[in-house]
Amino acid sequence: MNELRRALVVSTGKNAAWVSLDGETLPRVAQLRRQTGKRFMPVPGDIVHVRVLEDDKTVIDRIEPRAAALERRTADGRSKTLAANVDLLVTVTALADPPPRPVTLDQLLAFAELESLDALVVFTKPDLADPALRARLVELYERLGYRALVVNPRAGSNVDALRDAIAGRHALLAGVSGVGKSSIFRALGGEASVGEVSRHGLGRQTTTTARLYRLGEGFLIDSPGVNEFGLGKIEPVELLHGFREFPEPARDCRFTDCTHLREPDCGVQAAVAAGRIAESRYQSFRKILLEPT
Ligand SMILES: Nc1nc2c(ncn2[C@@H]2O[C@H](COP(=O)(O)OP(=O)(O)OP(=O)(O)O)[C@@H](O)[C@H]2O)c(=O)[nH]1
Ligand SMILES: [Mg+2]
Ligand SMILES: [Zn+2]
Repeated sequence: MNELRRALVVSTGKNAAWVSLDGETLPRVAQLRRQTGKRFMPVPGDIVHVRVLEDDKTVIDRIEPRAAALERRTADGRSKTLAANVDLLVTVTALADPPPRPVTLDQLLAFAELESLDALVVFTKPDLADPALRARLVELYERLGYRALVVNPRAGSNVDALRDAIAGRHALLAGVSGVGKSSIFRALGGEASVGEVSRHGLGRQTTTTARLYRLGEGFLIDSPGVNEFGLGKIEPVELLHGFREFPEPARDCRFTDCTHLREPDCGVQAAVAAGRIAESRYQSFRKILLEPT
């Protein structure tokens, strides 16, 4: 009796978590078993084993070891686990309202690169933006080898292409507040009402807690739009590998410990001057090094 059942963590609160049991559509609330010693805190994307008691009360018995954990790193060196078992970072950038900041997108892409996550570049709000800007950004990131999609979750345009692109993946939506992450989540079928912990104000709904939606074999996590993916203080030699087009020209740097910021005979700066590295990518690299978040 009360055999263990497998479930996926959808979202978490203080002492309970919403979990989606295999074979069930609606998530249910599960209590966390009190444990002495090591902290027992599941996050969205965790696979847990639960016991359903006679009164239908559900208790989480244990968490399966994580294949990967998405850690938030802060400038003061602390870290907090945001989600587990994610393998695809879906970066969301609005083409307008809020206006796109290349450094924000480049920082997310560097994060994915350094964490060995695949990345997908999504642009939203094409209806509010200059088509030339849209074309320029799509071209820039496709040239770097990223898949770039322009989606309008409100009008439903390109939502199916996005669904195909994340099929079977363990994906997480990331981007600053107001870019349309939750709109995408809903357009793909994510239940806004389930496990939601939202603040309501001035007609805006800001997501405050990450939550997961099962999408076939995979899942999609909607995350709060704060700067969760800062790289903290990072050395140039490490950040170089977050910008996938940088390491090759960097082989021409005169100094092996070149920071690519001010040295003479720098392969990276030469590539920028020659137009082989986009100016905006180089400015993002500088900003991340000089103003860590
Ligand atoms: N015009 C237009 N509006 C959009 C589009 N996508 C999203 N919006 C609107 O942008 C606003 C913010 O969208 P959300 O989905 O809440 O943004 P979010 O990224 O989840 O924001 P946080 O939860 O605060 O991080 C909403 O009013 C959406 O309706 C779009 O493609 N075009
Ligand atoms: Mg949101
Ligand atoms: Zn250099």
